[in-house]
Amino acid sequence: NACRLMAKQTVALEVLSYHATAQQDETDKLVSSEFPTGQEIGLYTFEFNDIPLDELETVKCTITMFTEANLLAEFKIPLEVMCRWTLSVKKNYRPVTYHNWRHAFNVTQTMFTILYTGGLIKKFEGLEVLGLLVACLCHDLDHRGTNNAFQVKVASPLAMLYSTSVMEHHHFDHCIMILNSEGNNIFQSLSPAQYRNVIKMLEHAILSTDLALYFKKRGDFQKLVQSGETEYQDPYKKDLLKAMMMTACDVAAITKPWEIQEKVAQLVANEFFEQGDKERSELGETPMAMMDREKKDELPKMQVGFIDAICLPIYKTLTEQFGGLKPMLDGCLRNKEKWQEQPTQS
Ligand code: 5BB
Ligand code: ZN
Repeated sequence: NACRLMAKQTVALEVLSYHATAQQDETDKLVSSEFPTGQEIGLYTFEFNDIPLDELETVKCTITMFTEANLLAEFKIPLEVMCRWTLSVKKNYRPVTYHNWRHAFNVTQTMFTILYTGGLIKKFEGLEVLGLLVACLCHDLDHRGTNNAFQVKVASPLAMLYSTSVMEHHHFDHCIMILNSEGNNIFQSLSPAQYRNVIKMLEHAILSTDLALYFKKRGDFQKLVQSGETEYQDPYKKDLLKAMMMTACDVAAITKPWEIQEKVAQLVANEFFEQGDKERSELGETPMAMMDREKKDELPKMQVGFIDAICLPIYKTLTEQFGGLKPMLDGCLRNKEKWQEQPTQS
């Protein structure tokens, strides 16, 4: 209908003004540079810390992950296309406080570690590994630092375009747009069947990062694990597992050494407060406690609530099935204790 068309046009214009792909000179420089090995930079560890790395190093680490997963060789991705695409993806994350390139990079590194250190690699084919890593890197593309509820409240054109999982649909759309940009198609050598398959996987994996869908999927996954299932050949089961892995990676900051968790939680809180400020100024509303900077002393309590309601159930169920993921569960439990020890600052 007319309304949808208008919304689509508005989003397209907005995106066009923001979207940019990598420059040739930037790409050339990266192609002929040296890449670290995953081993020397700690890419295979659950305790990986991106904070000491500069921007260029995060880009190189991303490419190292794809190289060491053998994806460039297996799917004939030219290094130049890989470099240009990675730079383009980075460019299409906005400089928001939390949902920025660093977050996407960390989520991807966690997926890499779950696969190779956690041992889940044996459950997946090459094309699925490619799909999962690309989905992680792209899963929050063009995030504006505000959640789905906010898009609906301000009647953003994105909310007119998609009725559910508003931002997640946009992240997927944006991911496709980058792939379709000249010289950015890392899937260029795939067969038509592989191409369709990997795009379907991307859509499913990116939409799975909507926390609103997580609770039902978690219930279904728990049932599966309790039934004693250890094979994931069935597409329904495989999709469920992938969805759980996406969420486990998305919130993995909660499993990190305390010094990292503390810093990241502050970034999450600040982004929430910034949305709260917008709700005050643009809508004249009082934000919910989580987004109200007047209530910042409630952070430890909220993190404990987040751990109990969302994080622990997923890491417990995953660890039950895949013992190699126990470091994530342990890290999450340690952080729960740390948050419980924190005095309420008021
Ligand atoms: C999460 C679901 N939300 C719809 C309502 C609030 N909850 S919560 O009570 O579990 C909660 C989670 C409350 C406060 C939080 O952070 C305060 C700084 C968090 C929280 N969420 N803490 C974290 O460390 C992280 Br990581 C996250 C995930 C942030 C991204 C959430 C994106 C949600 C999109 C629907
Ligand atoms: Zn995310």
